[in-house]
Amino acid sequence: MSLRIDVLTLFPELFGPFFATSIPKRAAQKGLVSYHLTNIRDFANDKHRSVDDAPFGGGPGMVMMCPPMFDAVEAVERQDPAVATRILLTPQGRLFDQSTAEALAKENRLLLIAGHYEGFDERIIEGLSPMELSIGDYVLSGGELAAMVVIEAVVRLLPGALGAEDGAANETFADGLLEYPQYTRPRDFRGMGVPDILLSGNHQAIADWRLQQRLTRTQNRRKDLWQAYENRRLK
Ligand code: 6GU
Repeated sequence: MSLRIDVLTLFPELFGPFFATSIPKRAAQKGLVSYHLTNIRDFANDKHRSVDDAPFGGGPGMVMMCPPMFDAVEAVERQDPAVATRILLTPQGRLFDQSTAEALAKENRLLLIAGHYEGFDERIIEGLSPMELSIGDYVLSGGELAAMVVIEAVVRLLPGALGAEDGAANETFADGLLEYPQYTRPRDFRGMGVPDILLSGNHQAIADWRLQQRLTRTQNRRKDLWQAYENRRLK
């Protein structure tokens, strides 16, 4: 079974190189996923091809308007009978995380809506009932980069998307701990060495050290993840 990903955007050209590179490309070549880009502006219905307008009540910026957005979503959904999970990228959304990525990777079809400008007419959310996702507490001018973040995180979870060598590395965030520090050749670089234990050949000792590193790193750097980890452990 293959995942269909539709992206509605005003800047479809941003996605071409992303879909044509690395894991997203390999997954499509393997038939695990297909990508479908739609320019929202193609559904504008005035002669200026407007997709946004000034907010009622005044204020700065422009607001994405309803008609092109609804027409675009409805036209794209008609292209395929598979029911789409609609996702709107917005800083007002729920914070995107690994468990959301895992849930989305089980869907048949995702329809991501990336807007620009100050925001969306609220009736887009009321009428289309999308899942609203944010990728973090900072401001982006548009949802395109956020859509790529979501797609990247989801596609690499599709069974068979990662090669044999990176497959095991998939565990990284799955248990909610940060990763242990890693080293490769050379053993000495500008006077900086490698922890002796990693050169000891003692696999149990190495595994113990790595787990300890993950625990202390998470505790020191990410109190939020550490708290969640402890709560799960005590349950
Ligand atoms: Cl999803 N969109 C925009 N415009 N800014 C963001 C974001 C999304 N997530 C964090 N900042």
